[in-house]
Amino acid sequence: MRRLLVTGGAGFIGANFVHHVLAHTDAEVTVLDKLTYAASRAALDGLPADRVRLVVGDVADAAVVEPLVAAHDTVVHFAAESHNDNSLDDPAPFVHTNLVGTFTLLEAVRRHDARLHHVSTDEVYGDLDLDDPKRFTEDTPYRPSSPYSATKAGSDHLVRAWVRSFGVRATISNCSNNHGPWQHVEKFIPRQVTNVLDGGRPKIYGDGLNVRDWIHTDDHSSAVLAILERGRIGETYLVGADGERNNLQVVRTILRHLGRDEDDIDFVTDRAGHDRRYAIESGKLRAELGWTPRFTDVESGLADTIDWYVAHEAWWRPQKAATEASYAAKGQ
Ligand code: NAD
Ligand code: TDX
Repeated sequence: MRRLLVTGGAGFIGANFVHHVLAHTDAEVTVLDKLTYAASRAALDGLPADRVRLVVGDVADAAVVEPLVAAHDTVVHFAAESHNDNSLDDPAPFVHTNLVGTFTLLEAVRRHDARLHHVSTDEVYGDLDLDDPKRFTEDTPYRPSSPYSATKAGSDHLVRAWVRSFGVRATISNCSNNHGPWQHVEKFIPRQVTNVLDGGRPKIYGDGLNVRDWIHTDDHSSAVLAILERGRIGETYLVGADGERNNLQVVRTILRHLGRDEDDIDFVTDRAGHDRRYAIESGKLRAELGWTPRFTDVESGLADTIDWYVAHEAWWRPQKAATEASYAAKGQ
């Protein structure tokens, strides 16, 4: 891996991955990113100009993607529309980027025989009951619930079909919920931290008992790098750090960390089709590739993330008022 193309590398997880790759390899990185509302040029500030460049463009535009893929030996595909709530308001960009974008990339990778890693989500498996002893594995059947997760499921199927039918050299990872620096304030943890910092209250959908399996984004980055370096072509790896918490537990940790009363919570209109629980069994990744997460305790990982938002108000402030206004218009 010498020349690495990272789609969506100006977004939350992609930008953290670019930092990780520069620190842990000698690869040169090109970021292809459309710079949607979710992107942040600032997340790439200060990186060495001789090792990173940004190309602004659409992953679904073959005229942009073809020459870029031809000039790189490896591609990591993070670019996506990523927010479930947005996919309920307008699914069209999700179909365009997540499905047509992945198709466009696969065709280019096929023509130029580049190595591809496709970044996906545990949401493709649908949800689990709160008391179900099982967790998701690589063999769990696909059962997506939202337009977002349905388009991610479709993108995974496209990758598998291109591996089997055309011999494309690809791997897939399905990761659980990430937290960390540079996540847009529309998402659960940045939204609640910044609400509290603004003197407001966290906004919980429904009864707050929905469970997510939290992982620090640095641990997602090290997993993707391990798969790129040592993963078997054609394989899928689930990525998770045993971080199951319900949403009420997470906001109480945030309130406690910021010195507020743990009951300062607003319960708001639930998300349509809201998945109840996600949980990842990541034994294959650990046993085959020797991966282990650095953050093994959810609360200390969360403390790290909360402190980042405390220290970076200048970064999130410009998005905050408009994001809250759009939630308020939906009773959320
Ligand atoms: P994000 O929304 O923060 O970033 C997505 C990036 O993709 C943005 O920089 C955006 O500008 C770019 N993008 C969007 N449409 C594009 C297009 N048509 N062409 C080029 N670039 C485009 O998302 P994220 O949370 O960083 O997620 C990254 C990937 O990881 C996604 O594929 C997502 O499905 C997956 N994932 C996310 C999580 C999570 O908890 N956030 C968990 C598992 C998997
Ligand atoms: O204000 C809120 N209140 C609330 O209770 C928001 C924004 C969310 N929630 C709930 C919904 C979920 O149960 O918190 C949980 C997490 O919500 P999100 O941050 O929107 O994440 P989720 O829908 O679980 O999806 C995330 O993880 C999987 C990412 O956005 C996806 O891109 C990834 O695939």
